[in-house]
Amino acid sequence: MLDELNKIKDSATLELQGISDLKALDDWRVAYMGRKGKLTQVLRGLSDLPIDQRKAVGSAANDIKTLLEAELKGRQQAVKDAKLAGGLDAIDVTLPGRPVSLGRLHPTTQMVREICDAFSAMGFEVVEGPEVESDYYNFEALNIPKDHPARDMWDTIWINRDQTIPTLLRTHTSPMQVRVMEQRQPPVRVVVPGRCYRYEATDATHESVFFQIEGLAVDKGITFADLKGSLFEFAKRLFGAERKVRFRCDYFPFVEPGVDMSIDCFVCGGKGCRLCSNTGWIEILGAGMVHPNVLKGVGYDPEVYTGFAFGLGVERILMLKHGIDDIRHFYANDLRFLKQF
Ligand code: YSA
Repeated sequence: MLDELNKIKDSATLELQGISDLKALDDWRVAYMGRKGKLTQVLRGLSDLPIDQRKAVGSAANDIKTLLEAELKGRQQAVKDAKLAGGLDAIDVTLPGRPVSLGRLHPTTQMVREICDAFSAMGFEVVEGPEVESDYYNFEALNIPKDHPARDMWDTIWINRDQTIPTLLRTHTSPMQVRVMEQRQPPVRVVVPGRCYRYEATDATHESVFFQIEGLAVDKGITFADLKGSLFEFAKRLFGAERKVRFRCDYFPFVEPGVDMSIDCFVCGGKGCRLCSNTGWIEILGAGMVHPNVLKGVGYDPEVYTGFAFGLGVERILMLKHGIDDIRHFYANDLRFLKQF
């Protein structure tokens, strides 16, 4: 019986060396150690042996089984390694792909584009300008001379206040009104999207870095009715016809008359809440008829040309559109918030 066991061991070992695929290795395992395998048969027949042989044969058969199992494992690993080392099998094309996380546009960028598209459809051209501005364009050319109290309306972050040409981070996009008019003759119809900076105590509706979109239309015969019509049309396109819009008198030194435009608060429906400072309205833009001094400053004759201008806060509009109750969410870089857009 021991001889028979040794023959089984020798033939199994020899056969194993010639096998180089996993399916054949499994067939080999079944042939020797499966339910009807050669070695299994020997182990099953142990009970028929005389008691004095049973122990020695049993122990030898178990040793051979352990040995063959170890050799099988080694051979399986060698076959797998050889497959990985070369050829097409190195890549398992059946594995599911790794998900690619797609980038997206920031909600502010999306809104800037949406607003610019709405005005483009009304005949406005999109232009851009510098974020580092001179005192002249940010204030003086807009009819806000040095030491004028209106400068307090724009909490300014100065870059260099004491130079011959004082520079600052623009507090609004209005300086671009002047830059555009200096370079063109009427008719002018532009919108100017861009980042603005203010030395703000931030709260639910105020950030120190935020986006505005400036609008400017100058031509012969432009009236306040054109301003109202354009801004109503814009609000209707963006918010739907059912939203309420309010104009109130406001003061900006570069317009006469000046207004601000508000939309009814989406949170309280106009009743008053924290977001709208209990007024029921959220202001989204300032506007007015371009002041004759500004027109004169760029060489336009205010007796011939008139115009309207406006400046709107992009984040405030986003807040209105999506029911966001705090402007600070936009730049806190929390992906859980940003991925919703
Ligand atoms: C007025 C008349 C014109 O003919 C042209 C433009 C203007 C707007 C003017 N340049 C201006 O900046 N007015 S404003 O200070 O009232 O700001 C305009 C809009 O920007 C506000 O209605 C608001 O929506 C937004 N805004 C202002 N400060 C902000 C802000 N948004 C976020 N954070 C702030 N700190």
